[in-house]
Amino acid sequence: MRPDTNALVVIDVQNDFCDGGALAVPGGSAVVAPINALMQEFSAVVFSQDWHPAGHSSFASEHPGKAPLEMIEMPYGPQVLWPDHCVQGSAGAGFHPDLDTARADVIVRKGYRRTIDSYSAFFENDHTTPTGLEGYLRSRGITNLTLVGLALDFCVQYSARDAARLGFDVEVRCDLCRAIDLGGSLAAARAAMQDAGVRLSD
Ligand code: VGL
Ligand code: ZN
Repeated sequence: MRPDTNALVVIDVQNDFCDGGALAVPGGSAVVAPINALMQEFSAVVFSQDWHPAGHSSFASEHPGKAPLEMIEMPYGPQVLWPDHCVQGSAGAGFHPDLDTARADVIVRKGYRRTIDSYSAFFENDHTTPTGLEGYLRSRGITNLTLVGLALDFCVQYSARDAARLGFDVEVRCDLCRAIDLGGSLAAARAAMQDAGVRLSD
């Protein structure tokens, strides 16, 4: 077992990001079994869950003439447009059926405001509106985070960088993540995480 100051943060292992899902990340389902195994080493396990209302502003379907994976400018900055995914209460928003959800001490939902997306489990995409996860971890005395899940170049990346900026010691187990890899986004994400002081391991 790792010390009680360590938490495993499992990012968005949801049906829509796994094989056959609305925003399937190639190989997404393959991370489930090894993540279940890794949970056994941690006394603190946190999940995040992408949780959008129908008609969320990150959905291309809300922007006439725009297609999924195009970019738009939002009041809070540039935003990739996605296929409709992880709609609150839908099967796609549920966790992968084989994920050991019983081990989650807390599940942090994000992206639930219609007009703003949230890649990071710590802050919405304006980089200032908190989700509450920082306070949860600090009040438990947790200082070291290991991140795993989907997608490495979006929600895992933003969560890892925010966590490092907040002063946590952060490791990303890249072997327990999968990436969307849009136009070089995986290489850019790896570089940005390293610049932020995140440890990348396999
Ligand atoms: C994610 C795109 C849109 C993710 C969530 O979990 O990486 N990516 N919403
Ligand atoms: Zn989303």
